[in-house]
Amino acid sequence: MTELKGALIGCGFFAVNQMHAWNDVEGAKIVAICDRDPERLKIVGDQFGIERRYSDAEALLADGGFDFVDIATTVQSHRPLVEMAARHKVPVICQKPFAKTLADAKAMVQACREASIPLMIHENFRWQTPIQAVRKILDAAAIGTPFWGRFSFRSGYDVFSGQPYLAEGERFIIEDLGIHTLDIARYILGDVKALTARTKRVNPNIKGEDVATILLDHNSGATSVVDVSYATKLSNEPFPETLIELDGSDGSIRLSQGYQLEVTSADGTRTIDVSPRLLSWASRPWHNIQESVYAIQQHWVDQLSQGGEHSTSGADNLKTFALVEGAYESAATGQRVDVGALLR
Ligand code: NAD
Ligand code: 89V
Repeated sequence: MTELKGALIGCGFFAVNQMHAWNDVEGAKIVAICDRDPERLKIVGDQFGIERRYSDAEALLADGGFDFVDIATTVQSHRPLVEMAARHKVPVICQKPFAKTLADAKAMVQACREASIPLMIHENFRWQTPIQAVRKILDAAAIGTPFWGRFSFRSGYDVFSGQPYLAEGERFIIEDLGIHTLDIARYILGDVKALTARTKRVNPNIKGEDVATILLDHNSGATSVVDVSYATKLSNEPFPETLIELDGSDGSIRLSQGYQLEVTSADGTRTIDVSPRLLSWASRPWHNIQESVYAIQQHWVDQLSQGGEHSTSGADNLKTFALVEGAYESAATGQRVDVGALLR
């Protein structure tokens, strides 16, 4: 395989994981980095031995010399940077959340389509080892047809010390974390036609909501609940595990804390350990997320090399992002929201 060259824009908190993962991925390496903050540029450039450093994304793209760009900035810059990559006809990965609004996200998909370049959203949670294990059990038809699900992420972990901007936005948990959980719900039970949501802010020191409960009507006829909270104090902190319950016509699945997967089918009940690997650069409890960063980046390279569609392409992730917008709309109005109407 020819080695692809990449450039990374945004050298902040999470980009360090992406840089470590790029070192491990087969078939790609990062040759240039960009950050408008000189301190972050130096820290990441020195840590990963990258000589080509830019403070301006336009200058980076004008110089070129790479096959793709990986945007690891926060959401405000996603649309201008993706559109910039499209103008330069450079395949692009963009971190979640896709955009500030669904209209922006649609425009980004359109810009990349017109430029004939692939766009992948770095929606890594579906690439976590336990989530992939649940998908495989369903694919093997072990529990028959699923008719009900629960996708739950409840934690009291202090995310604000590493990511202070999370305390400052009008929107918090659905936009930042629920977006992952909603994507997992789609990945496991398929697309959604309607939803109803309720939100709450419990922590008085943040601006946005930190609790959300969302009821999803899937196209398949299944119903699921996505419930997320950063206001849940537990004796055994589960961060950053997504717990799953699925009931099917022939059995059930329970993914419980400690990465234990219990499958009940016609053959009886078995429990499987689906713990993620602790990669050499990873640290607990983030290792589950860190391993999925490696997995999605390897997927990007494999599909880019073969010309295949990415699992979380821009077009796919519009359907997850519509659930985010729909959840805020439903929480504000109290009404059920037609997801198809948002996507038209
Ligand atoms: P951060 O603020 O620590 O880092 C962002 C960096 O981008 C900063 O260094 C900033 O100077 C730089 N930047 C912003 N706009 C720029 C521009 N136009 N040109 C050049 N540099 C620019 O943020 P973070 O915590 O690393 O989060 C980055 C993104 O990663 C967010 O969208 C966040 O939601 C996402 N994230 C994803 C996961 C995941 O598991 N997928 C986990 C954490 C964060
Ligand atoms: O994955 C994320 O987007 C992170 C966190 C897990 C802290 O919510 O912001």
